[in-house]
Amino acid sequence: MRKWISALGALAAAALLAACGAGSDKAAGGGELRIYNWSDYIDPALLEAFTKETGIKVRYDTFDSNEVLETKVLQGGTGYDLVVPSNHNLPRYIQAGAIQPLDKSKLSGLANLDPALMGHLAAFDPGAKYAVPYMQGTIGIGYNVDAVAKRLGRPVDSWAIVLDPANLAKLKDCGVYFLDASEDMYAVALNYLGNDPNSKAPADYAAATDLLVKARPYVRKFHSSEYIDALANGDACVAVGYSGDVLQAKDRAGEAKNGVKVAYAVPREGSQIWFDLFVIPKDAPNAAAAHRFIDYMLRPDVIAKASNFTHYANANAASTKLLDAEVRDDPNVYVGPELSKRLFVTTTKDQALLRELNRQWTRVLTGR
Ligand code: N2P
Repeated sequence: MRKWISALGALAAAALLAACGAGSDKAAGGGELRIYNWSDYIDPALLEAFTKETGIKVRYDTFDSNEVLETKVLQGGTGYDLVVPSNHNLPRYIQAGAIQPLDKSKLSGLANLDPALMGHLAAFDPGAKYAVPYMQGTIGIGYNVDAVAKRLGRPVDSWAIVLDPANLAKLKDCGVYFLDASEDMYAVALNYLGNDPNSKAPADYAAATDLLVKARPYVRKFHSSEYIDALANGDACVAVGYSGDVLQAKDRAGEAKNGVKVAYAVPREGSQIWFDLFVIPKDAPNAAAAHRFIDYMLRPDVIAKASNFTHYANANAASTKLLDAEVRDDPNVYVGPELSKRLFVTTTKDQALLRELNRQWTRVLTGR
């Protein structure tokens, strides 16, 4: 995927758009659509097919954490037409006036969405005015089956595997990765300590920080996407990661025929389920193209291909029968009743709590 972040590139693109008449409906006659999405989150063939069908050129950049995305979009002027925050971040985007209401007359595929899931999302986007769900997944532990068995000789069934220094000491040499995602990591740590993962109590955050600071010396890297290749090639033996990303690591190891067996587990203490959502920034240069793309992704055949590639579940009920059986029948992708009992949804923090949490997360990252 091409990174498109240089200021020079942005200026050149802005000039080009001005020359074409920015703000007009370019969707019908080509134009450009700038998407900012999570890494490892789309089958590139779908972007090519979209361009072939519509004449709209796609510039596709990637990020790997909500924190990075939110800072940019709330500041404005990103030049992006379509971005993909998670459910718990969305209310802050709405409150800040950073995104625009969707024109539902341009989204003919909305009826394909699962009404039960849309019910859950109503807490974050009342009336489904701003967002269309893309993918959903969980946070869990990705691990190298043989390396962990050799060092721990116990099942990967608890967050203690990656949060208790006694276990971490035995895993340090084979590579421990943590997400560099403050809200996600605090949700996991609060919950492991038996506190409400959506706690607002400063003492709960202090206890979680203490836990994470103690784990830190054993962590090789805090990063939110490098663990995929690291797990696949044997450079990491445990990673706190996102479900589909770990399952992609498993596929990559299989394709490389390197003998590395990767597995994914949601620990018994439970974890977060999240939903990532398509939204259009307030100042998107080509909102018409963004609507066209969302409607394209609402097609059952298109979104089924996206889920088959990413190993994340989508919200499109009409697509389920089109999924690969391997994806549809995997309870780590399409969450079954057993796992679902252990999952929680993260709610939205206000800016003050978020600032405090990020201040504490900096201590975890720096060890100071
Ligand atoms: C995609 C990861 C998405 C997960 N690589 C977090 N919402």
